[in-house]
Amino acid sequence: MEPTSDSSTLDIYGSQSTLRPSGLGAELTYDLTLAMTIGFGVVFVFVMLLLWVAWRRQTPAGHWWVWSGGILLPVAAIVVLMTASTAILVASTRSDDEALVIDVTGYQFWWDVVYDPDGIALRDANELVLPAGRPVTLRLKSDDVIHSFWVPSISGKMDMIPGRINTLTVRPEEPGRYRGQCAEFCGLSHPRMAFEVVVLELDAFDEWLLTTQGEARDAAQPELLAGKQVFIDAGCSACHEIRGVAEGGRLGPDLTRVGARASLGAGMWRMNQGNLAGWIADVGDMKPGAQMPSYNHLSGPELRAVSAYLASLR
Ligand code: HEC
Ligand SMILES: [Cu+2]
Repeated sequence: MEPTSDSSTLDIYGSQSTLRPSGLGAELTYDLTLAMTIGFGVVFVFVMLLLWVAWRRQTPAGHWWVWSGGILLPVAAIVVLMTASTAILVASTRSDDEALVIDVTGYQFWWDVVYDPDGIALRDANELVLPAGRPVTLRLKSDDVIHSFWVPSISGKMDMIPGRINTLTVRPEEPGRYRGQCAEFCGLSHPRMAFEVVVLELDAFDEWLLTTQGEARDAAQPELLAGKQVFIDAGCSACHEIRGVAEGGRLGPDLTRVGARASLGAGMWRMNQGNLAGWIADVGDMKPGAQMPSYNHLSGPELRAVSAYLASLR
């Protein structure tokens, strides 16, 4: 199986580009990049012109050129750049008391997400749902090695360091789908540690928060019931939580609404029953280094049942 990078699956991925900004931090950074590229393009052309003149004339340049072009101009350019970039850094990440707080913890190679940790403490994984037009303070942590949180279309990146909490306030603007990626080498499947960001209108976000709380959807059909039983009997709950079914497992992603995610395996595969079955039977093939055992001893019907059950959790 191939990772979902072919064009037929592009629709599940949102933009992951600093050149398509859709959040305050990313927009300011984009403007700075544009200004720098144009400004220093002009400087480059000017210097090339001087070089051409110098070659043509073959007369030694005076001290004035050395002082102005070699010292004054670079110093002025650096001062302007430093002032602009510092101001932009401060403006794009300034904290806000009204901000919604979300805890995001990096693990090899997935993301644990807790909305409003001091209030409703809604846990989810590998996907970040954000309100458009409202500041959100992300408390970034890690429980193993150093990761880095980066959603290029929304904001700059921020390291996730074990034993520390780094806060990053983001201001998403346009509703839509975006893609984030771990930006610090963190082990074998580091390039496969991505995630989805879904930005919703404020009302839609509040409704999402409300409807997503609570227990997992009930298994009604016989196959889904059987799948739920396989989940319990196979010991998946040692690492995974499904609210209302098996609670407390924290070594792997929360699966309460795993079927609602657009992707499987932290932004890598299309979420569907077939990929779920493949993942459970041979996770090492789909994500080398993932810290989950393969369950290739499950029978065909068991595998079908448990993957159908997980796909139904929306
Ligand atoms: C030893 C702990 C452990 C056990 C036991 C375990 N898993 Fe996992 N599981 C993980 C980890 C860790 C990940 C994240 C892997 C990654 O993406 O790097 C994961 C990921 C998953 C995912 C993908 C979630 C997502 O958001 O994409 C599914 C589905 C899943 N496991 C199902 C199962 C099922 C079903 C069982 C039982 C048959 C099981 N797991 C048993 C640790 C475990
Ligand atoms: Cu990482």
